[in-house]
Amino acid sequence: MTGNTNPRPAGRMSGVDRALIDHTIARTGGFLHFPAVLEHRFEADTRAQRCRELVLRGFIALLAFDSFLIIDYLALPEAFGVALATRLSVTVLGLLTLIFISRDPPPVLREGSISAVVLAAAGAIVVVIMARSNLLAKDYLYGMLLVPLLGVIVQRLRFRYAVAVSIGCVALHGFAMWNMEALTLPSQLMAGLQMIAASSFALVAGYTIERDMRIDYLKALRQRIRTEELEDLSTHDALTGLGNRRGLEQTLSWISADAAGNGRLAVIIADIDKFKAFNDHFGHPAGDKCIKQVAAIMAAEIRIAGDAVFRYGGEEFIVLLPGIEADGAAAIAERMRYAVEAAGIAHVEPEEGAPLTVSFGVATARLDESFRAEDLVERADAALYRAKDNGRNCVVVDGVDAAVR
Ligand code: GH3
Ligand code: MG
Ligand code: MG
Repeated sequence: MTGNTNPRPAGRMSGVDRALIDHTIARTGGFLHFPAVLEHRFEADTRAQRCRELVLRGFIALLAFDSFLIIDYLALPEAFGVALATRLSVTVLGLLTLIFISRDPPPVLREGSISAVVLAAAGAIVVVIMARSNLLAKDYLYGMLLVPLLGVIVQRLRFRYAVAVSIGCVALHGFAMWNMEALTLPSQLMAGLQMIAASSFALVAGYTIERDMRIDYLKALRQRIRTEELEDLSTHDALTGLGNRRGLEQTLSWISADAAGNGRLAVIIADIDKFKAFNDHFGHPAGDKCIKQVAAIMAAEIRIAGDAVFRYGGEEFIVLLPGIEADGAAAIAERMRYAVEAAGIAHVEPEEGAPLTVSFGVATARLDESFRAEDLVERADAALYRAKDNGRNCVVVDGVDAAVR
């Protein structure tokens, strides 16, 4: 909706295009990266959860990694010192990375640093392999299969990082095999192919997981936008884009609740002068166009966040001005009155070609326990009727004798 000046709850989806979401959902089967505006939103909506998930899973993965120290000790006690130093180094690096990630770094650093730790874990296994007999080293070689599975499926590295980590793991695995003399060529081929297959399977799974997660995100986003659009339709007027009566009631209740018993509220009710004659002369469509024009002129005079204009009825508007005294509200009403008159919309009253004008009634109230919105609106309405009686095109403040012009 355009021209809206009504306060809305924070975090609304304005600015995100539904067509772009539809297009991206249709396309995400092939690509995992969203267009910049959506990627930005996706990151903003998911980063906190992603960081929490990485830290928790990372911590468990480090525990699992270190639990292999028992095997290190039992399998080859003389190389245990090397294994301990290597695994602890990775653990310290891992813990520091998790602390870093818990501070919500940019996505490149977040995914990059976790990838580096996963690769360091693969590197640590290579170091342990080099430090022990070839017979046992072969078992460790198979153990390396777990590393890409950990990075891609458990830590769910973003796909491009998952690819890099998998390639790195395969390369480290190949390097370790290259240095194991006792391994026969068929054994090397077997171990190498298994590593490549495990990494590939993990990547296929990782790709599917990320694609589905991104599509689910977009669908949820689309649903959120639809819900907000429906809410907008029920609280906004289709012709002017201003809030409607329901929106007015909603805003009045927010204002009363926010004020917590010690604020003020001013209300302006505005009614187009002799509008029946305008309609009769120019026709209903021209009348509609005129209402839209007056709505835009009035909305343009609202300059403080929290102030709001609503379409109250056919050619009537209501303005809510929280925290303002009667003289301030009267000044705003006068500004609006002048702006409409100065726009020079040709009318036929009081004579042919005269500018269309609006009359205003103003009332204020303290937002204490005795506050009743209906009473305030009624007083503003009574002031408006006095403005009509005073000859129209003027502002009358409730409780004040003279009209402002
Ligand atoms: P006054 O100066 O006393 O307000 O005179 P008025 O003619 O404006 O007052 P009245 O309430 O008698 O007439 C309001 C007219 O506004 C009636 C109708 O023709 C017109 N109107 C109300 N709603 C709409 C609308 O949505 N579109 C159009 N085009 N005209 C409307
Ligand atoms: Mg009227
Ligand atoms: Mg009128």
